Amino acid sequence: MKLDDLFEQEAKAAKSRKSDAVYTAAKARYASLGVDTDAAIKLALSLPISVHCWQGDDVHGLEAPREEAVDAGGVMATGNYPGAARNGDELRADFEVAAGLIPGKLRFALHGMYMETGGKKVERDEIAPEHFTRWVDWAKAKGWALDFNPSCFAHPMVTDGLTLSSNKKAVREFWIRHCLASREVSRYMASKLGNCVCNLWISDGRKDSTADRMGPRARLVEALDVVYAKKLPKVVDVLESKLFGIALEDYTVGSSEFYLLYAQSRGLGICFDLGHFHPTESIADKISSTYLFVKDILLHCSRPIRWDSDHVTRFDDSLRAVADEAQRSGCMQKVWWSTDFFDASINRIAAWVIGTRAVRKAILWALLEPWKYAVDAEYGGDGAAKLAIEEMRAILPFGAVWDQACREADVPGGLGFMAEVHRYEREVTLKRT
Ligand code: RNT
Ligand code: ZN
Repeated sequence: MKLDDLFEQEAKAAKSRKSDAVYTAAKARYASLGVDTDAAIKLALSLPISVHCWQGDDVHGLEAPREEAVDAGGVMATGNYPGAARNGDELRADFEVAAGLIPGKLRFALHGMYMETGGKKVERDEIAPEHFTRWVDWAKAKGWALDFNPSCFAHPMVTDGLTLSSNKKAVREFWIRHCLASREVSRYMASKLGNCVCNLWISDGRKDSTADRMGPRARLVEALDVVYAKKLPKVVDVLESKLFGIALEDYTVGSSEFYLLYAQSRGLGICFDLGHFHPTESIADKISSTYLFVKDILLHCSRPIRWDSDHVTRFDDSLRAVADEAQRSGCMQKVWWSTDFFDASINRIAAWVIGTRAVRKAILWALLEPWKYAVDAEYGGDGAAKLAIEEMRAILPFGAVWDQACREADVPGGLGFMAEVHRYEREVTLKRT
């Protein structure tokens, strides 16, 4: 069978399976372990996942004039698969296709450099709500809230690899103005759409043998104190640390310890990106370690391969562990779920769909854990029973529950979504030059 025929067949099969004997059996199996699958599906679909805009155009942005984009390090999308969105309308249209294939509630995350200025040059420290009205009107019509990120990279004012932590006053002040303006944009988005998570990540760091590690950090504290001096209604401010970046291998100003303590001491939230820690470090464990001290946690679901490579998120061990810990720690509904990956080597709409479906799967997976029994075994001193319960999870009929979730959300289960991805590719994205 040809691939496209397989995808069509999957799409049809998913539609015709209205009431599914397979799901009924799965539901009974989970019920025997004290787990209510209907309730889990309902909750899993209701939790918003904030999908990042930048998978759609390889972190290019919409600044005018377009050819001026600068690669000043920090993040890098690799690959040249055809059909990337070239403007805001294409990005919106592409995401609408992706959103139609992702079960459950969504938000959408923008960056400062996705301003729309009608071709007029607007500097980053001059961005204002008026440059995001098209995004807000669109999101409102779709029923999505928007999240926001200041863009402190890919710009000529990134000077000697530094922004907010620069020793040059003019550089520092430029980026402070950009961050303040970004928070105003967030306030506008929150006022129109309910709330807005504003996440700050900066690439500041050094390549080798850093001589002064304290100076940039001390300046960053001062700069951040200006940026966050005023609390803004319904804006959730979070800070994203990182271990290292390309060309910034030796020193990252905004390290994990730095932001944890900064956020905690200033009443701000923290962002954990799944690619921003040592490869064997557990991000899952950070949830219960930090949630007792910080109010908000944003999870950037990403997938590092050997380094912070930002591969498309998969339903893998590390993502499942994070979802499990969110649920077990009692903050499944309080953490902010979001995605952060950019693969320019594959169909970008499929990347959005596959990565975000993986996050939704992990949430559902965590909600289906027979956790109470594992805890009983743990406190009862029966480590073997706990191990047996956890080991059994892997073979429970999860796939049937996931397919049911897709049916309830009216999106194709199985591989059916690829039929739509390929149709749109043939009719739209491959025609872009
Ligand atoms: C970079 C951070 C950051 C970016 C986006 C574009 O390492 O993960 O979140 O990916 O802001
Ligand atoms: Zn990130």
